[in-house]
Amino acid sequence: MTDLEKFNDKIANNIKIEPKDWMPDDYRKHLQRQMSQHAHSEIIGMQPEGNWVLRAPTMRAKVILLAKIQDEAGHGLYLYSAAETLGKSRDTYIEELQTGKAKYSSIFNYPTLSWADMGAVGWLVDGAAIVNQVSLQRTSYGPYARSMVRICKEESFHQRQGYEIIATLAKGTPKQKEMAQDALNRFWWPSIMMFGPHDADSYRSSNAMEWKIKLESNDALRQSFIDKTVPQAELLGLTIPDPDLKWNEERGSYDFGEINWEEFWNVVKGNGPCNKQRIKHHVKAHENGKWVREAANAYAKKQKEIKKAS
Ligand code: FAQ
Repeated sequence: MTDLEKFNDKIANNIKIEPKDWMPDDYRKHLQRQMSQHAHSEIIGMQPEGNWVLRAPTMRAKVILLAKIQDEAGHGLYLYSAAETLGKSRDTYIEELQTGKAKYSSIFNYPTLSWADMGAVGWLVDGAAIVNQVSLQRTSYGPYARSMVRICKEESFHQRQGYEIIATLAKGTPKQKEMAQDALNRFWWPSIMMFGPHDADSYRSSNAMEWKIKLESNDALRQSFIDKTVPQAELLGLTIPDPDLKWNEERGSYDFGEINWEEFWNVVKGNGPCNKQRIKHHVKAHENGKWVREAANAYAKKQKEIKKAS
């Protein structure tokens, strides 16, 4: 069997591809792109929430939010480590993010304007992320699949944390309910854009499906998220901001309105409300953390020397 035949055989039999296995160059590049984008999303995704740590309404809410943001940092770390097994360094991935060569999820380019947005981010953004990531637990690359298992466990806590914030506001005073509705109005469409373009325009999908990197299509995952989330909004007495949203008895799913693709591509290309601010902040934090990285590397080097000498 040639290397390619062995690779194809593993994919066909759902045997994970591991870092030292032979893999086609395009498979490796596809994963480097997707996994690093995923890692960048986790790290940039800390910023909209970090915005509210000092303004959380109670100590309990603050501690929970802090724990959630730390989890996102952890997710970024697992994903960068997993992506490094593909033969590219974390420094290179970060440089690609900071120079605009690599993307991160469009959702994190929207501002978080009120405390209710912390609810909307947890409920909708983490909710959408889970739907995608549960499917990625079965992805063909071993380190990516394994990182998803742990990440999904933590994301489900995040989704509940957000739902609790939204539910508290939705059941509160009329002003609080208005805040919850306003957050839903602003985050609904960007959340369903997270799943990417319609299948017909998803130019990465055919390879990804063939290699079992992606197991479900953008539209299938988006539909699953919508079907799960609409009843939750109804339970809260909130209205999804889509006049075309309607249960389709025949399909057993919700029909929904047209997504504003012009807005989506505009954000993806770097022209969303917060793209420039997010990267500027990342560069600043990265520069401020240089001495920590240097100290940690020096410590690790010294430990190695001591171990070698003993
Ligand atoms: N944003 O052909 P497709 C989280 C790009 S989870 C920006 O459909 P693909 C948790 C796409 O890269 C969020 N760009 O591409 C959290 C491609 O451009 P390229 C992150 C997007 O890869 C919660 C082009 O459009 N999750 O952060 C987006 O097959 C709360 C054509 O698209 C993941 O990354 C978008 N939304 O499908 C953290 C999951 N959609 O690269 C903090 C892993 C598409 O050729 C707080 N990734 N594009 O220049 C995936 O599942 C896939 O990569 C998709 C896109 C579904 C995102």
